[in-house]
Amino acid sequence: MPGRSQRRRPEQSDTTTLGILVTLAHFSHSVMKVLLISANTLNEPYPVYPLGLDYVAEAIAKSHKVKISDLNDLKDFDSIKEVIRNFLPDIIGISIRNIDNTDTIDPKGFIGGYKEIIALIRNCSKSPIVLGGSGFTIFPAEVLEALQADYGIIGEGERFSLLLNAIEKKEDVSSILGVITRGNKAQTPTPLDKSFSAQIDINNSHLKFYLKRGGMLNLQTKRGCNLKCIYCTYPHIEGSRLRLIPPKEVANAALKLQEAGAKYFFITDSAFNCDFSHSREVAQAFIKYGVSIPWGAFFAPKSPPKDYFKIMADAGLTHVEFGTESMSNKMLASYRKPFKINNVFDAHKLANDAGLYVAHYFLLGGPGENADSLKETLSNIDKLDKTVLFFFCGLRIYPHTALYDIALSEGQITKDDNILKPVFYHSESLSSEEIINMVSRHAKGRMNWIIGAGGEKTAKIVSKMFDLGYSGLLWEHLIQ
Ligand code: B12
Repeated sequence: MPGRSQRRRPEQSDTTTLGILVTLAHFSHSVMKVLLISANTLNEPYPVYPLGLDYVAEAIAKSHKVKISDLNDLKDFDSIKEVIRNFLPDIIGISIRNIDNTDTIDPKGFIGGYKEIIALIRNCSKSPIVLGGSGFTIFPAEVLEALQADYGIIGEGERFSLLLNAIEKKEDVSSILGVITRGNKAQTPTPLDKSFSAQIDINNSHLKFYLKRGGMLNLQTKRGCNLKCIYCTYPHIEGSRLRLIPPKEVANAALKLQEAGAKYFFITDSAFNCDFSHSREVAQAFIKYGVSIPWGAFFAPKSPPKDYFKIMADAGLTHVEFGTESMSNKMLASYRKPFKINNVFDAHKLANDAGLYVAHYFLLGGPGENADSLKETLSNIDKLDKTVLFFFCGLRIYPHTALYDIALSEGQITKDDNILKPVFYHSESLSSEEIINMVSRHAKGRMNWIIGAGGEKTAKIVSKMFDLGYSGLLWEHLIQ
């Protein structure tokens, strides 16, 4: 590692004491070659650009030589060996985004695939392997153990530079917040309080991969989620305090995507409107700075200010994905959602009136769900016009959530259960099968009622449409 290092030249103009100290610090540091791999090859509902790695790359690229390799962009898993032989990395970081597809109807787990990739890497490199990513952050100790990697970074990958320094100096890494090694307990780090930026490099071959297939890239406008939904991992992954990125910076990042050739972007925030003012200012900045490509985002169906969706539409928003989850007030309260069905009707109407495409996501079968609450949900859904409805039947139990504690107290899981392999919560009065049957019967074959994420069949249709030049989320074609 240090043997392959290059020395940095001191900056000539640094004459102050601080300058000299900074220079010395630079001088004593060696440049490492860091290969960052995106291991996510899931193409349902479509392949997702690995935005997280652009943040990690930006955070370390000033001091190290970084290369991103995306398995979606390689011919096959085996080709990673060639990448490693050509680049000869000192450290290999792997982004673990998805653990499983959280679909009770067509369950798929990805840990086996990641094991294969790591075996290929170990076969041709002795460099330490560092894991990170949102899926990893939910199950750090379990994933590290399952994949036999060397280190993990829980939460924000911007902390990678601290780990690189410690590894280079052969220092103890256990004091670095967020870093975990095998056999040790995971400690959730405090979210970072600094500005974030993502490196967007037009020359990266994986960027071209996504530009050629649908042209969809992605963008973050804040970190954190201040909602308290019982089943959700977002506050654990991103922290529960909102950290807002200044609207002008967000608009600049969007312009960079546009200049790179993106035809559409998706905002990755947990809920774009959990701060109405900030999201409105972001939209206004898009207008002011000339962002002209269409985009989509997740929204909580709270009653918005009257002109809210109109401004969003003017700023290029085309697709609204509401995390509605239920249309029974009893179930919304059980899930601790920050809205009631009246708010859903309100938000739905205002978004539709603004000419936006609207979809609602539902999570059925949580604590307290029974035939009556489900019937109420289904009949209220019938009142939502011009929309697409995605139904997930059964809630995945995640650590650090209230649902985990409920499942424990009801004896559905025990403290010793390893829930890396998906475990779903089961309502005591309605089975997943009964839920699926009730929803299917009620749907009566309507095209806009989709149970599960649509699976491989939908992914194939989407991929064909991308080939034909379509871009964006494409579910609007199902609206009736
Ligand atoms: C936006 C989103 C989507 C959008 C993506 C749209 C788009 N075009 O980008 C859509 C709706 C398509 C989607 C789909 C799915 N999603 Co999703 N999604 C998210 C969400 C909310 C944000 C992800 C994101 O982009 N964050 C922003 C980027 C910048 O952050 P990041 O990638 O986490 O990277 C940071 C750190 O993780 C870390 N990091 C990342 N990589 C690495 C690597 C190293 C080496 C290091 C050190 C650090 C590091 O550093 C980065 C900067 O701080 C997360 C939940 C969350 N809040 O994280 C779920 C999440 C990732 N999704 C999840 C799932 C399951 C899915 C689906 C499988 C289906 C489903 N049931 O929803 C599909 C899979 C799609 C696919 N092809 O992969 C799960 C994964 C966990 C699991 N159970 O496996 C999550 C965590 C939500 C959850 N249920 O808990 N998703």
